[in-house]
Amino acid sequence: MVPDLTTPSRERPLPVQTSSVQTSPQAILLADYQPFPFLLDHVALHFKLHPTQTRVTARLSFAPNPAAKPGQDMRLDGENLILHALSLDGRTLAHTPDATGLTIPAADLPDGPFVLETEVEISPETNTSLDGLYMSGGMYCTQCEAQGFRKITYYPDRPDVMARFDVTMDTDMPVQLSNGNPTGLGAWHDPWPKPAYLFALVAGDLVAHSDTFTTMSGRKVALNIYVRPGDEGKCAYAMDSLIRSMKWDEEVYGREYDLDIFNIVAVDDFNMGAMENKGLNIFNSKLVLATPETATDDDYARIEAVIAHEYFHNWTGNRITCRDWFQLCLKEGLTVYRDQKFSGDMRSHAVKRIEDVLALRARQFREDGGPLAHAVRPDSYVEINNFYTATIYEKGAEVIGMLRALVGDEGYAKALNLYFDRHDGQAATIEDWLKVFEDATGRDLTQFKHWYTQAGTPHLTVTDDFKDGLYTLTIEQKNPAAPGQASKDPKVIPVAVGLLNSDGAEVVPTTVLELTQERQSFAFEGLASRPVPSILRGFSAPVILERESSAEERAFLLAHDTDPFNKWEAGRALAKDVLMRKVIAGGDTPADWLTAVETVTFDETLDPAFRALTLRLPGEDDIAQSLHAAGHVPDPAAIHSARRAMQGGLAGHLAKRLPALIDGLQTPGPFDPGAVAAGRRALRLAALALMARLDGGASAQVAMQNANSMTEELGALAILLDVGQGDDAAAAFRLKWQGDRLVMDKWFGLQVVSAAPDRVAQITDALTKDPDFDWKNPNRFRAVIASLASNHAGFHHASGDSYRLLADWLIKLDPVNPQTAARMSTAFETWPRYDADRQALIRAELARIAATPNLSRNLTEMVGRMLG
Ligand code: 0A1
Ligand code: ZN
Repeated sequence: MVPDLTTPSRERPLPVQTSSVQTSPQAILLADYQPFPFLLDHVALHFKLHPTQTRVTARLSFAPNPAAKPGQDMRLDGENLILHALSLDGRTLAHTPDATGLTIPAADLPDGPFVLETEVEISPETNTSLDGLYMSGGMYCTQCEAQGFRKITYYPDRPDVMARFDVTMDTDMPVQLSNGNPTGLGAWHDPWPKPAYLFALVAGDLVAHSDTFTTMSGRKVALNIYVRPGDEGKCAYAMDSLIRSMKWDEEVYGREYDLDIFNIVAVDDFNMGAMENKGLNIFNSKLVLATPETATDDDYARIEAVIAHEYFHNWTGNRITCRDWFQLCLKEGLTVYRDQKFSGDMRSHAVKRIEDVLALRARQFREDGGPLAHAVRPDSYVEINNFYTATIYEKGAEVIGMLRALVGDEGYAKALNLYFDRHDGQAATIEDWLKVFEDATGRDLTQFKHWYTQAGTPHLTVTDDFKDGLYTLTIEQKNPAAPGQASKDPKVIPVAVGLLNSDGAEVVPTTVLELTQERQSFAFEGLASRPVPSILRGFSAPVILERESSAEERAFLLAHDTDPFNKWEAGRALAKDVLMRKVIAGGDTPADWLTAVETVTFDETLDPAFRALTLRLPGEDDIAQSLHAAGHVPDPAAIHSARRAMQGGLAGHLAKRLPALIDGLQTPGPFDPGAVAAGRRALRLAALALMARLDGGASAQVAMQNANSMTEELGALAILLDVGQGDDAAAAFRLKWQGDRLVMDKWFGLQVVSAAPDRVAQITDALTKDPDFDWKNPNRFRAVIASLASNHAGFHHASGDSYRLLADWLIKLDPVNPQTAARMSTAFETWPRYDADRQALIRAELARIAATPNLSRNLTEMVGRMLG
């Protein structure tokens, strides 16, 4: 039972309203880690829920930590809490909290175990940060990672303090959820010790889509997806994905679920995608709700991946968590790696790998090459919420893929089993993780650890030589400087290589070369003729590969490579070469590229999804990144027109064959969300986009009228907008989907993404004045403002209007939702790529943001790092 602490004692301190704004943010250092001086055995929480005056009583059972220095004070974190009562072993204490927490001096603490009880008051309704306990669409919900629990009660809010939780709540809401197993209405017991960041509570008027799963040892688990009434018909795909994820983790990793119930709740206001709270995952509704009419194929794929990701965290994150936030990649890199493999198993490994590498280059290489570069395991931060980055997540996953390539599948399986055996129930570190691999495989991973500690994307330069049947590949690695890291030691880099002969036959199958030195040669003997090398197969390491290669060789690999990733990569490199040359020097689109793309597009033996990916030209930001890497100053307007010209040239070249392709790819019958049908839709839309360059959008109009899925409807609308023929269609679309928040997010986004560069700022500004622009809802804010940043030529328009508009909105959002404001500020991270005028314009906006009074710690840190 939770004791009644509601009666105020006479000695109690006056309520203190604190603020999270800090004037001079202090960096937290990995080197300063100290264990918490107390162990927390058990936590009993009681919530008397009220929109503005929720009372939280907490009963914390502590004991001294034998692993820590004795005689230390107890520091509890707490922000924006009004303290009403504080007692120790039943004795009232009169300590006054400060802006970030509460200290109980060692002198007031007993030598042995003790119970600390607090009662605080919080206001969920006015908590717009969506961090801690807040309200979304009339329901109470929580987000505690990374440090939201301190906005709920005074607590050692750090991941290495793990405790068993009992939760009760007092509310009229019909659905009352928390972690663990239910023990009554609104009463929950979680038998698994967990850090506070995995705590969750939901109370609302919700309905469930339910099912069950029987685990490999025969235990029946109740599964529920809770949504707002009316949305229960949109949960089937998420539930199916959950069941497949549970089965996959048993079959592939031997991991079984460990509670009687697994709940998912969809909320409309959420800063991120989803959260893996123990037994009670909370999701952004866009990653749960799907019907063929309202969700695109990309949405379906994303729902499947994120449901899996959060579920997989139950073992990689929850059962084994992180000792401190510097170790974030321990759970995130591994869980992303696992969800990527799951999606590959469910769909196509080749297509999944290409998509993952596209995303890695677009987000992580971009981050790694700019002022926000940081190591996969950073050693300092100011605001941890700023480190949920592509580097921690996606590069973190790449590092695990490399580790597996180096130790082999068997070594990986042995190491993972040892990891689960050795560290279950613990808060672990990257050192623990690497030690498990060393112990399981006998391999020394000292050099490999650089991947965790050094920022920046390595550049590999490859040259080759052939003489008397001996083929030699020489690989050189350069590890560029990154913020705070000037010189670097060489890394161990697995480079997967295969060799083809001139007929396209594979003469040396995929072999993993281990590059450990700055420059190293690898020899292949007994070859009849000079082979064509296929280097970095499957993108075996997150590096930038540089090799003088002819267009003929790339076209040859596009036609013949047996490695699907490198086959696509050859076409991509070819397209990029052509596009970059066009930007720099202008001129026609070369016929050999057009022929090579044509061959792949119409090759019926290939997966349509793969063909669609080959048809997709590199994006404008990607070209800017490559131009910058090659020593040029990218001109956004020139990139935009060169890319459009190249698209036009391709459309012209394929003109005669496009109508048949489009017709042949129709997917009649009931909607199938599977990868094969989705691939056909993707290729058809890619063909329609080209066709629109020839027929002014007439075919896309027809496709839009006949669409029987959101993929087709939205895809056709995007094409029409792109060729300037979409105004009527967009108006009709809005009318049709007015009542659907998630579909309307798509509508808002599309207006901005497809706006002409010289109109994007004006269009975005107008959309922010639309009555349906709810800027406090992160999905809607992102739909408009993040789309502004992703319209490359529009965002970087020479007027600087878009820069100013983004800065205005970041300044406005910051006091309301600092996490999202800080995250969106990364749109400015590429400033060093551009010309002096644009650099000055962006830096002026960053300086204006920095000078804003009371700027959050989140945005202060980001802007400071970008300004350098
Ligand atoms: N751990 C979650 C991501 C997440 C992180 C922070 C959040 O709030 C600040 C919310 C979610 C995941 O990896 O899915
Ligand atoms: Zn995660």
